[in-house]
Amino acid sequence: MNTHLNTQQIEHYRREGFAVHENLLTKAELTELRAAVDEAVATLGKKKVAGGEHTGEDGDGYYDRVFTQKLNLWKISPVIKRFMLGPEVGRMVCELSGVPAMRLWHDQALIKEPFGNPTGWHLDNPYWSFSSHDAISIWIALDDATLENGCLYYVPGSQQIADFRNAGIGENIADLFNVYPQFKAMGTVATPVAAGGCVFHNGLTAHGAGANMTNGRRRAMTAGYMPDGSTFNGQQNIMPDRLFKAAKLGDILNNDAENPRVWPV
Ligand SMILES: O=C(O)CCC(=O)C(=O)O
Ligand SMILES: [Fe+2]
Repeated sequence: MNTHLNTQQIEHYRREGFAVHENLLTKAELTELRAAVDEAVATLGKKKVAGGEHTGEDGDGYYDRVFTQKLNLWKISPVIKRFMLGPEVGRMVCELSGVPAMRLWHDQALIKEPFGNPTGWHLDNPYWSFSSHDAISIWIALDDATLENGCLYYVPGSQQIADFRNAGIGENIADLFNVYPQFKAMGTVATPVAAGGCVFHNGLTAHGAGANMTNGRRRAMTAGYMPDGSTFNGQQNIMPDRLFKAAKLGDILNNDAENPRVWPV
């Protein structure tokens, strides 16, 4: 794994809220991770979340045609766990965000199927059970992500302005711009990335993805990371019922079984 981030990438991440890192994985690593993701997704069948306590299933609505979404695959795949929760990526997300210690929030495979719908503009952190200006996601391309098949787009600098209001990933992909009209004048940047490369984004950076206008799949393996010490904000998100019911506002989210520390080890 090529984990070296240069100063330019780090400065770009802090200023614009995202960074592109080509060739994160070697050819062999890409082959290994892609096979592990395909296998874990197949194992889940219609089930959305790995790990026993969740009952959500794929449906056939608009959202189900944005992407095939499978969460917490690390719980059923040691290979995915090694890549997404390992110290290499752990150190990178700490280096980019400037946070000393990070935990996994959740991972997810996001597969934009042939002719899949666009991913509406949104922020990530407001979905989650903690609120932080320093949460970060990695999005690893398992196929070449192109303008044609649904690469990501960002509003550069939006993380500096965003609060924790959000818009859903719905049929009107521009709803977020009604919440934050300021974003309209800031422009957008497309981040096509070859398979094995990745992009990182802050949990408050506005982003979305185009439709898949091709007959091939656009597979990605992603994960969101939570600064160690983050506290419960009242939202369930991916928390199992048992933990959600027991949680009180302000509790530190440090359950090692759900949110293992990825850095330092
Ligand atoms: O892959 C996509 O279409 C959306 C990705 C995304 O929203 C994310 O990784 O946070
Ligand atoms: Fe997102």
